[in-house]
Amino acid sequence: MSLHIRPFKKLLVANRGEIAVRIMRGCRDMGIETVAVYSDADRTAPHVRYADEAYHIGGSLSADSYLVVEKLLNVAKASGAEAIHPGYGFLAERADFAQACYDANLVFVGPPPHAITVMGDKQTARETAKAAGVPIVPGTSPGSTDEQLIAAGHEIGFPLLVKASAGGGGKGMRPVHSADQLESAIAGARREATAAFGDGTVYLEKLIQNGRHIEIQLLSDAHGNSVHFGERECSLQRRHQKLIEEAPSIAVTPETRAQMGAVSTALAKEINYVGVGTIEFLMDNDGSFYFLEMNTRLQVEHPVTELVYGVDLVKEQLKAAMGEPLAWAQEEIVPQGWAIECRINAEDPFSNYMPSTGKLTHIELPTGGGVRVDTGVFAGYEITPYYDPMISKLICYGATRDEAIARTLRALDEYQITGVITNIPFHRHMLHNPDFRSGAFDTSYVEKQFTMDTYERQEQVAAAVAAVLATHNRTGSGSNGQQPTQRQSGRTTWKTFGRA
Ligand code: MV4
Repeated sequence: MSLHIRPFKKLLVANRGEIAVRIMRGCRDMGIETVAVYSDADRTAPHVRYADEAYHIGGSLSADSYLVVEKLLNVAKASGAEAIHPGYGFLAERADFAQACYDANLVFVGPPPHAITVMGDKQTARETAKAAGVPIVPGTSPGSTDEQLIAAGHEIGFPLLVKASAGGGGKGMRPVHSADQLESAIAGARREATAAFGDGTVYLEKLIQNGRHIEIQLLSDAHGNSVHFGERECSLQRRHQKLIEEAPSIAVTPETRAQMGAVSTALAKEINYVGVGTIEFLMDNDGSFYFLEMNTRLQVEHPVTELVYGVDLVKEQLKAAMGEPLAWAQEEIVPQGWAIECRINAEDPFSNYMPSTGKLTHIELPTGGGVRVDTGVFAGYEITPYYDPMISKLICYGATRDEAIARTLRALDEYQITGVITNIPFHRHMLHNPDFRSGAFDTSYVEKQFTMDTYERQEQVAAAVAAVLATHNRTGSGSNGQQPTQRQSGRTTWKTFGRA
């Protein structure tokens, strides 16, 4: 075990918003003191209020605050923090930041820099996965010349996908549908990748169409042990922004889960991984799956796994960073029930998901059985263009998928948000959608097959049904003289009719 894995009592959270609060909650549960950092725009933010101490680190632009390594290390030193948690986004997957923490004698709550580097280059990640026995999509070998890429492309067959080695998360990809497009696609992707990442290395993979995005949650300790906490279904996304995630996936059998989990833990061991991590897979209609990439961080959607497996992933991550051995054998890790997460964003689903900024004048959050809300906003909070537009994560649990869906719809109706437009109607519409209900969706579903145009009609049908029921109730025995009125959310509420 290295010097960089050891117990600590005070942690700096190098992040903001809901994830900073989530991490600090885990710390508080464990008796670890917390240090926040904040930008100009975040002076009054919840993560600042929640922390034991908070330090201002600069202007509202991330480049002037949350991304400045030296400022973060200075705060760690000034506050006496012994460890740094990067959260997600910002510096979370920067190997140089992890190394800089080590060099400053701080514990980095995440994997060793080497694991970040290996997985950060998508082609190296692919080769490493292959060597560990993880199925990969047929594709080209590293170090191929253009001539070799073209020859291999013809051999693999079309359609193909040109990918940038330095890309990831969907950046720098180009589909190629026929031989005559191949040369120009390679050249175009190379130009784009050079401009975006300063690295023009590209490779080819067979294009898998109609795939689902399934990811496996990993946890590794610093003693060579790794376990997995099953899968998350993340196919419902738009422009590589996930909107709804669930655990388990309706498309994954226990056998497939065990296979995906086994190859994922093998890969984690291969790279001496420590802490929580995620392997992304593309899954075909026939249940075959292929490695896409590894995310070497805590993810936005980690709560669905927490609910279904009864685990606190932040606490486990902190314990791993302290050098504690894993508390489970794989056989002891069993999913129970179903969890769904909706990302509530300040964006308008009726206007091409255009971002909505402004003051959140009023907010009431759902609560009650089976409902978890992770948020970093409050009434009076200003939604600015500086940070991502996620207002809140709604995570609902049920014994079955149907129960989780019903709870989610109930909770969505409890949200009261004024001042900004939100995507709550998107979530309501999707959760009523027969394709969602039956599990008939893939990564292209939201962009290619889903429309908000039918939203009004469905609301009207619901209102008409409610009106018929109301008439029935008024005329039947036990009538209480109530009639339904339509709320903004489209749900029926009961108002006293006539005398109270
Ligand atoms: C693919 C693919 C189809 N075939 N690779 C997108 C993000 C990055 N993780 C890899 N991605 C994809 N790689 C092959 N060979 C389709 C995607 C893809 C995708 C993957 C997961 C979730 C959403 C996606 C949306 C579009 C494309």
